[in-house]
Amino acid sequence: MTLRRSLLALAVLVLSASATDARAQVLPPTHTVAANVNDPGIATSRGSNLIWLSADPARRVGKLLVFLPGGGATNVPTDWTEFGSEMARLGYHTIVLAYRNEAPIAALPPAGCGTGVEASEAPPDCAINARMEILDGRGESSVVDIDRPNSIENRLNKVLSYLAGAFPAEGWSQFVDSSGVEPVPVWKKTVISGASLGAGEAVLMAAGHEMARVSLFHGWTDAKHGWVKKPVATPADRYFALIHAHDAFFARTCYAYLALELAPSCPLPKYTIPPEPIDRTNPLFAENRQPPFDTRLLVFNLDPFPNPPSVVVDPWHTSTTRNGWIAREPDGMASHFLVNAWRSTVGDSDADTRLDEVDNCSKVANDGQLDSDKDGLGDACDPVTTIPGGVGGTVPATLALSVVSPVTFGAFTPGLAKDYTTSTTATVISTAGDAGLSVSDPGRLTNGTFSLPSPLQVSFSKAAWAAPVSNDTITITFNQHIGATDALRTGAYSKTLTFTLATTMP
Ligand SMILES: [Ca+2]
Ligand SMILES: [Ca+2]
Ligand SMILES: [Ca+2]
Repeated sequence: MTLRRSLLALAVLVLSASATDARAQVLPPTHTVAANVNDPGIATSRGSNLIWLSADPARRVGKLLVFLPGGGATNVPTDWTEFGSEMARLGYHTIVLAYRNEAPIAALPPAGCGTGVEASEAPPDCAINARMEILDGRGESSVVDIDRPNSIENRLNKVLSYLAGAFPAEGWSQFVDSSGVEPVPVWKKTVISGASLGAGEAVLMAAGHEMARVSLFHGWTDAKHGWVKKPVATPADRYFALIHAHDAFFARTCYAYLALELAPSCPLPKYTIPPEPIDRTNPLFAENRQPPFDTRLLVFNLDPFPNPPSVVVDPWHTSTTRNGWIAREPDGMASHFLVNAWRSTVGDSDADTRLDEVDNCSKVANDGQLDSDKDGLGDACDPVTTIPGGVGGTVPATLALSVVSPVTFGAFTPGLAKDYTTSTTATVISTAGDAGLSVSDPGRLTNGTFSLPSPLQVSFSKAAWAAPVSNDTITITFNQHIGATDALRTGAYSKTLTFTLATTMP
């Protein structure tokens, strides 16, 4: 019999988590690519596509993040350089796309589809048709007039193909699916993201294609305008959203979140909507919490930058992502509360700049990724490594279990009914308020394809602790019944067991 030591301690070590300060420099785009690259039919009036990727190849995670700016005549990709820079820092191949976003769908008819929660003031399907035409350029809408070359789909295909061809060493080709009539993105490696109007377009794209993730910032806003359709290609648990509590669309966007299963009901419970006063101390606000937030919908309430480059109707809406409006630290850097909320929304749960998929402690901030014993679990969350205290003078959170092995029953005698017993000891160390010991389903001892008729039984002399404990030695007893008619195969019977020490009171 072999025994393997295993511990469950990820969740219990959250107390040592701390947010990483986001005060890193804003990086200029790695490339600025003209909107009409590879296609003279694309208008350049919406600015150029801005491209970022980490200068350090080891930080690239092999995912494409496409960000669609918010709608408005003056909204162009250069307004989202701080966001784009941050996405590259996290390891994404990042495209901030120039697209036909100048016709805000929420404008009053006939320019748009109206400002109301309900669609009554707009023609039926106004919003879905406008969005579809912006996306695919196939003439669905009377509100916008966008041809196929200028559609999001064509613009994205062209810039991605260009990047793959022009910069082969940068790895863009891994995101290009060339199996069809024209190259398209490899959607399963794509995080589709957008702000406001762009968030709505992202949702539409995620309905048509299975995305790796959908990250929505202050939008979409017309969820009750008759076009939420199911089923969609991207599973519900891949949608994440961030919005300002003072956003003029806060109440309206709730219905989008409801449709995406991000909100339980509308109005969103536990938040107030202006002119009702907003309680800054609401513990649910992102700035009043520490990552990981463990929620797919985040609300924040930071003051927008007081001296923006121009006056907009809704600075709170705009301040969720756009350069000139986002909340700032006294030294001018983007608010680290806001940047942490961005990171969480795009897939870095603990906001330490290491995306969950490559983070060796995805729920504990540990940008350094130190892993002293090289077992793939970072020191910050590895219970069998000495953990440096997160705060000076505190006891490092520790949950450790060691089991003496191997353990053997000796020889089984065929044809003789008998209960065999053996035991071993385990040592428990826990700094948690409680701890519980459990074992995986013991099942049956096996010898090749043969297994014993009677199951293995495992019991503990002690399996629960109501207080911290150091080096508590317990006995683990194993019982195996062999029946008089049990057929036994020559050779060794064995079973691997996993013991778990866990806590609910870290
Ligand atoms: Ca992380
Ligand atoms: Ca981490
Ligand atoms: Ca480790």
